[in-house]
Amino acid sequence: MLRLGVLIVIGLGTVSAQMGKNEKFEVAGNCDLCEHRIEKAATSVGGVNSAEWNKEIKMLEVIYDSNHVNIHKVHKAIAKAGYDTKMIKAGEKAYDELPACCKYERMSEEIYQQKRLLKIPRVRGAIEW
Ligand SMILES: [Cu+2]
Repeated sequence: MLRLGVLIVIGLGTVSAQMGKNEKFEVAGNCDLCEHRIEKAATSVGGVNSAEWNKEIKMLEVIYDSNHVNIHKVHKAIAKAGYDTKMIKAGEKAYDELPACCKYERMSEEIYQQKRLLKIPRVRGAIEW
C-alpha cells in the first residue's frame, strides 16, 4: 500500500494542470522558422495539446495525453521535419531539405550519441543497474 502511495505521488508530479503530461527535451534549430516548424511537427501528432520551442535554450516543452500518445512518436515527427532531438536524429534527407536559414550546425555522430546516452531519462519499468 505504501508503495502504491509513492507511485501515485510520482504520477501526480508529472501531470500538469492542463491534464496532460508535460515533458521538456532538447531539439536542435536556429531561427523563428525552426520554431514554427518544430512546434507544427510536434502538434501534428494526435494527442499533443501544445508545444513550445525556446530558440535561446533549444528546449521544447510538450504537453500531451500520455494515454494516447507515446513521446517517442513526437520525437519521430520532429526528426522527420529535419530536426535532431535528444532521442532521434533526423535523416540526412530531412536535414538537407530544411530551408537554408534553418540549417543548424549538426553535432558529429559521436557527440550526438554521447549526449543522447547522458540525457535519455530511464524508461519506466526498465531494469535498473
Ligand atoms: Cu530555422
